[in-house]
Amino acid sequence: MAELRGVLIGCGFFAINQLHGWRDAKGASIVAICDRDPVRLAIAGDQFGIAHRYADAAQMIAAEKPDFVDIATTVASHRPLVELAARHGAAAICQKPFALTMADARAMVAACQSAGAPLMVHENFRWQHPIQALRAQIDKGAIGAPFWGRASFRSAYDVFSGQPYLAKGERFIIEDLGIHILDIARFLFGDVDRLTARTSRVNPDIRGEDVATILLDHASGMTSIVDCSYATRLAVEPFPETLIEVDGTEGSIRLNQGYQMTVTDGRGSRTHDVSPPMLSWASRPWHNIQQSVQAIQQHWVDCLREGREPATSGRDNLKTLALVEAAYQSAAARQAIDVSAI
Ligand code: NAD
Ligand code: 89V
Repeated sequence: MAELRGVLIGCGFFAINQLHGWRDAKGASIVAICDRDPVRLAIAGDQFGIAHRYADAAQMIAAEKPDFVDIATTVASHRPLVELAARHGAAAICQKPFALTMADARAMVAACQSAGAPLMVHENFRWQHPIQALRAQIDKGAIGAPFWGRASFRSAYDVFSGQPYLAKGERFIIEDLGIHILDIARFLFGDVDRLTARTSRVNPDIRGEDVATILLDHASGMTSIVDCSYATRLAVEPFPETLIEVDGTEGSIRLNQGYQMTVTDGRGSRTHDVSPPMLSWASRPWHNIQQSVQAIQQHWVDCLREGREPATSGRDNLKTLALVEAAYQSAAARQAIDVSAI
């Protein structure tokens, strides 16, 4: 089968990781890039040796007729760009957060479905090596049936220097970071029926909330907690690690800081080093996220070539986005929210 031809829209902060990931991907390559900002376009094009460069996404897609479009812009442009790709019958990968509203996200899924074009959300955290290693322990029954879990991301890392727009939005940590951790909770513990959330803002220099605590009632009957903070100063800065606790009927799993996973059962405890592989182009502390970018993009290529639905398809991601929306509604109303009503 011929190599798939992709194009990328948005050559900003995070797209550089995606372009590295595409260079490593087997079975696909990026043949053209687009950015409205000529400086960013030139930097990315020169770094990755991509000669076909455009300021306008519609012109690029019409001229290049790609197999897929990788949308690496910020959320406000996701809906028009996904719909643009669908009008050309091209498959699309869209960065998280998928959309500004549930109505937009549903319209994007419908547009791709009518066009017969595959759609995946670049929801990469579940692809991190330590998260996959923990899921493998649950799947093989190492701790019996899980009945309680916690996914926790607490940090004081300065995300605003790389992504200044994060300080300006009315919504911050749940929409930007909590979305990843909520998706991890779905990936590990299954879909969610109801949730209760509390939020606060500690950093006076930003607009949105930077602390969130969310209690999830899973369809399986399990309870879990997702908690996130960018206002937590710790002895050793853990960014960007998600720490996980799972209790099961036969034992427990703890994914501790430093990528150390301890599995305890009736026979005792074993600790596994589940550090993510350090890719040649990666840099600490981002290597965990960078490895997951490479993994999700390879998953996309494999799914497209084999005609499979990706794990984080647009359809699947509606359920993660609904948790984000439910969390904001719950925090505002100070009451539990039925996720099916979102
Ligand atoms: P950024 O602002 O640095 O880059 C976005 C780029 O897109 C800019 O260069 C801008 O000029 C360009 N752009 C915007 N609209 C365009 C359009 N219509 N046509 C052409 N170019 C356009 O943003 P970023 O920090 O790289 O974030 C991009 C996305 O990636 C966001 O949705 C963010 O949430 C996501 N992100 C994901 C992860 C992750 O781990 N999955 C990490 C960081 C950022
Ligand atoms: O995923 C994101 O968009 C990033 C980060 C991983 C730093 O939260 O903002």
